Amino acid sequence: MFQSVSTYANNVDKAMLYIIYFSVFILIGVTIAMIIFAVKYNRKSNPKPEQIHGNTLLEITWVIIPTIIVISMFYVGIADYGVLRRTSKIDNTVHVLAYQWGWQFKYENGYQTEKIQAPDKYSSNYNFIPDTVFVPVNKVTKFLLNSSEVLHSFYLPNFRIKEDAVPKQESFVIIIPEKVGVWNIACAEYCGVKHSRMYSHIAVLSQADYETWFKSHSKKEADKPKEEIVTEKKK
Ligand SMILES: [Cu+2]
Repeated sequence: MFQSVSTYANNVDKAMLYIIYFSVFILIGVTIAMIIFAVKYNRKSNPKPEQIHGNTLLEITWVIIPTIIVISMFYVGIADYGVLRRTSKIDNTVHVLAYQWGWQFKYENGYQTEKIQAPDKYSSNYNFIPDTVFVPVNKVTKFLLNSSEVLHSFYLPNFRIKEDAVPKQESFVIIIPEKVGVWNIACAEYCGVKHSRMYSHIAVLSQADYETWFKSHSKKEADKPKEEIVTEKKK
C-alpha cells in the first residue's frame, strides 16, 4: 500500500492502519448512535425528560472495552520499537553531523563527506542535493547523530524514522534496509532559514556494490572531492 523499504517501516504502517480502523469504526458507531438517540428520544415523544442514575454493567463495559483497545494500540506501536533501540549485532556505523544547513557523514573507514551548503532558493541549481549516505542492504546500520549548533531531526520518510540530532549529545537510530535504491533524507525540526533545503539522499547498495564503494572511499581518498562528483551526476 505504501512505499516503504524495511520491515520496520511496514510494521509502522500496519500499526497506523490498525489505529485508523479503530478510529473510523468508533467514529461511525458514535455517529450512528447519536442519530438514533436524537430521533428516538426527541422532545415530542418524550416531553418529560427522565434522569437515569447508575448502571454497573454498562459502566464496567465502557471502561474495560476502551482500555483493551488502547492497550492493544500501545502494544502494536511498541512491538517493533525495540528494533530502533537495538545495540547488539551492528554491522555498520555511520556518524551523522547535522549542521546549518546540511548533513555530514563519516564512515568507519574514516571517509567523511564535505560540509556543503544547500543552494539558495532562487539559485539556478536549486534542486541540487548536496550529499548522499551509502549503506548496505539487509545489514544493520546504526546512525550516530550529533548536531553542531541547533536542534535538527534526521528524517527518513521511507523508513518511517525520525530522530533528533542534539548539540553536545549523541543520539542514535538503527535501520535494516531491505530494498536497494535511493531515498530521501530531510530535516524534521525547524532549524533556521534554510531548514527546508536540508535534503540529502540515502543510497541502499547491494552488499557487493557497498564493499566496492567502501574500499574506494578510504580515508586517503577523502581528500579528493569524489562525493561531489557522484552527487553532481545525479542532478
Ligand atoms: Cu535542520
